[in-house]
Amino acid sequence: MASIKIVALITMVVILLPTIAMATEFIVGDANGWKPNFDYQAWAKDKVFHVGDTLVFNYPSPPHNVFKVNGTGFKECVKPTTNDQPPLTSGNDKIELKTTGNKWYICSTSNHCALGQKLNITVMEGPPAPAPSSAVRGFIFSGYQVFMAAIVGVFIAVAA
Ligand SMILES: *[C@@H]1O[C@H](CO)[C@@H](O)[C@H](O)[C@H]1NC(C)=O
Ligand SMILES: *[C@@H]1O[C@H](CO)[C@@H](O)[C@H](O)[C@H]1NC(C)=O
Ligand SMILES: [Cu+2]
Repeated sequence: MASIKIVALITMVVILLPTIAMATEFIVGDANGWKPNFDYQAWAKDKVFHVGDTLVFNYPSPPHNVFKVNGTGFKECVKPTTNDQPPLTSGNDKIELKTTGNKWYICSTSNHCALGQKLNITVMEGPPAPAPSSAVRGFIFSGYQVFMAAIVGVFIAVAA
């Protein structure tokens, strides 16, 4: 019985290990925050964004805000109607990247977007690559792995 328990424990560790994936928190613009007259394309250029990572927009509110838009809204600096989708306005907005693909964000105040207060990124599949040292890290468990760990846990309990 003891050996069954050990096998079960090892199995659990093997299942859980790869799930302890590092998620990165990206401070948009770093110390510059979210503002006009900053090149967010250059800021994003050397970064790789993964599902599970988080974007943090820091800015004074008012005047700024964050609207998630589509490619057209990004290119033409047009915000969605506020009824469809209210902007983020907290000044410390955290957006978790939940899906892969292109994402676009703009500030809708005055001509800020045209002045460069716009960000577009491409989100890749997780798990994230090792993050730059400046990034804040966290732990993510996927539902599947928690489920598998629970099953192994039950197995241990029964075997004991
Ligand atoms: C982009 O978003 C705008 C505003 O929300 C919408 O009217 C338009 O149909 C969208 N365009 C595409 C290509 O999805
Ligand atoms: C962002 O938009 C610019 C201009 O439209 C484009 O050249 C660039 O490839 C886009 N970057 C990403 C990551 O989608
Ligand atoms: Cu603004």
